[in-house]
Amino acid sequence: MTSLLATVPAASDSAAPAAATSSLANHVREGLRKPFKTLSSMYFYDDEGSRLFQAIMALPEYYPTRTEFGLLTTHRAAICAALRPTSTDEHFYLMELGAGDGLKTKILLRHLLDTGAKFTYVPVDISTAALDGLAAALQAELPDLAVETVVADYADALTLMASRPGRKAVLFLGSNIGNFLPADRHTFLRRLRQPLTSDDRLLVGFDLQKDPRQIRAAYDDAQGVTAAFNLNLLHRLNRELQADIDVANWQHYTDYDPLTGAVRSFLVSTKAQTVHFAALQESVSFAAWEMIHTENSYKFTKPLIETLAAEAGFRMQEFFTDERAFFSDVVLAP
Ligand code: AVI
Repeated sequence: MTSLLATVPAASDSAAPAAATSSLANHVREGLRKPFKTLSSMYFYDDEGSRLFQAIMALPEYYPTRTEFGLLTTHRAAICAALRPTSTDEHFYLMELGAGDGLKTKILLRHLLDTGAKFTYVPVDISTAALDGLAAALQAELPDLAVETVVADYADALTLMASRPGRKAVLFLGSNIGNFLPADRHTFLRRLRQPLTSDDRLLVGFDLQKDPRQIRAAYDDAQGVTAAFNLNLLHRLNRELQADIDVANWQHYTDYDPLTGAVRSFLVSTKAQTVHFAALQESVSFAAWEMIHTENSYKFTKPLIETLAAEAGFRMQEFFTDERAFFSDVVLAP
C-alpha cells in the first residue's frame, strides 16, 4: 500500500483562508501525513454528526445507552448514596463532563431532589449552545434544580471548581472513556484526579467485554446509521476544508479485537484516488483499499478497570452493572 501527500506551497501566507489555521485543518494535515492515516473521532460531532449519534443511541444493535439507562434506573439510590456527602452539611456539586441531552443524568438528578439533597448540578461542555439548551430544558423540567453551567475543557473545569468549598462528584457517563487510547486515557484520568480530594467521587461509565459479535454489531448496524456517522466526517471535510471528496468512493469498516478490547473504525478508500483540500492548499492520495483510522471504542473488564483506576490514583469504590454484565458504572474514589 502506498500513499502520497503532495503539498502545494501557498502563494502567500496572508492569502491562506482562515480554515487553514483551524484546529480541524491542523489535525487533518497531521493525520493524513501519517503512514497509516488517522483522523480523530472528536471531529465526528458537528451538527449532523451529533444528530446521527442521537440516532445511533436509539438503534436496536447499540446496547450501551439503553443498558446504562436501565442500570442507572435500577441502582439510582445506591449510586447517589455513593456520590452524596454522608455526614456533612457542606454544599455538594454534581459536575458532569459532556452532559449531552442529560437524559441519563436526570435519573440521578430526580433521585437526589426527591431525597432532599442540597446540591448544584454543573454540566461542563465546550459548546455554549449545548449547555444553554440543556439548562433551559432542565429549568422547565426540574424547576427546583440549581444549575450552573461551565464552558470549558473538562480538566480545566475541575480545576476551576476545586477552589469552591464543598464536595464534588464528577460524572463521566456513556462509555466516553472508551474513545481514548490507553495512554491518553491515563493522562486524562490523572488530570481529573489532581484537583479532587479524598472526599470527592468520580462516576465513570465503562462498556464491558462480551460476545464479540454483539460488540461488532453495535458498530455496524443493519440500517447503516453508524456508517453514515463515520462517513459524515468526509462530508465535514468537504464543507469546512473545501475538499472534493467523492463520498461514494468510501466505505465504513469496523472490527472488534478481543486481544486489545478495542473496536476500531475506519474509512476505506474503495479505489485509488487523490483528494484536494482547497483550504489547506494540499492534495492527498489514497491507494485502493487504503484506510483512515477514525475511532477507537475500548471495552473493559472489572480487573482492567481496577488497574487503570489505580494507575491514575483512584480506587474502585463501587462497581454497578446490569444483569447481563454488558455495561458498568463505576464509582472511583481518590
Ligand atoms: C461517544 N462514544 C462513547 C460512542 C462509542 O460507542 O464509542 C461513539 C460511537 N461511535 C460509533 N457508535 C457510537
